[in-house]
Amino acid sequence: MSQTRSVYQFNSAIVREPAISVVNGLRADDRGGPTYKGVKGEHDTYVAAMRHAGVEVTVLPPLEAFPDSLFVEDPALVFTGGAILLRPGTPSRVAETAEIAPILRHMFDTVLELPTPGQADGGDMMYTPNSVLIGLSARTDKAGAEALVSCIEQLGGKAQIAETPKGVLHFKTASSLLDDETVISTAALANASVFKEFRQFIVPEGEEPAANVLRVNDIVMVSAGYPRTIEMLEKASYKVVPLKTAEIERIDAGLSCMSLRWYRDCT
Ligand code: CIR
Repeated sequence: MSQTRSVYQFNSAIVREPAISVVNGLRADDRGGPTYKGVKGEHDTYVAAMRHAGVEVTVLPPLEAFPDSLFVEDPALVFTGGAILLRPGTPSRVAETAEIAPILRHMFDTVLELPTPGQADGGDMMYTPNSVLIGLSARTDKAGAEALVSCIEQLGGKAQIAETPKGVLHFKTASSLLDDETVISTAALANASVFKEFRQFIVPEGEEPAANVLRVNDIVMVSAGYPRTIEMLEKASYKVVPLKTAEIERIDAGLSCMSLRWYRDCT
């Protein structure tokens, strides 16, 4: 997996159209579900932004039996050199892996399966230049994280296990990579030892969901509802693309969840 390009340089992505059943998506606190139309609008804009950033996007059809299946980041992890099929840590999402597996087998020469026991959601994995950080959470347990470390090593990479603050769905709900040296996180995650090598931005109090940004090539997608975070990143000269996430946030999701991203080596 050794590479000279940045881990946020992508030319390929997979997304899945939201199903009408997305209105029943999982959520920790029910503040009223999203509307299908609202989610579809946010998803369409996201796909357009991804294409505008230079990424070839494969759009998979909706899966009505799986309300959360548009969050394709969770059932798999992808790299230039191969894909890993994960075992999502919540019962209603486990079978999403079998749905995406044939597509990944078609697109990648090497597809590994997370060995049993254990569970892991892609939302807990952050690519950094030196390793993949794997956050332990209610969805990713120690057995799953350890099994994943060995899968990543088989693909030639390195991984490190970290903690996700309590009450946060995924490691990347609370933190994201901004560039090779910099992360953004909530105050709760700012002191994580895994971030000690990085320059850090902390999202302003009250804007915690904005910690899930998505760096794609030269742009940083940021949730549009968080003006202080947007201003902070613009002042630091990031090329910010604000995208609406109000509907998907009703089911605990953010920008990274809606795609699997990688650099396809065409040489
Ligand atoms: C879930 O609870 O699984 C979905 N409602 C939200 C998944 C968000 N995925 C992500 O952060 N990677």
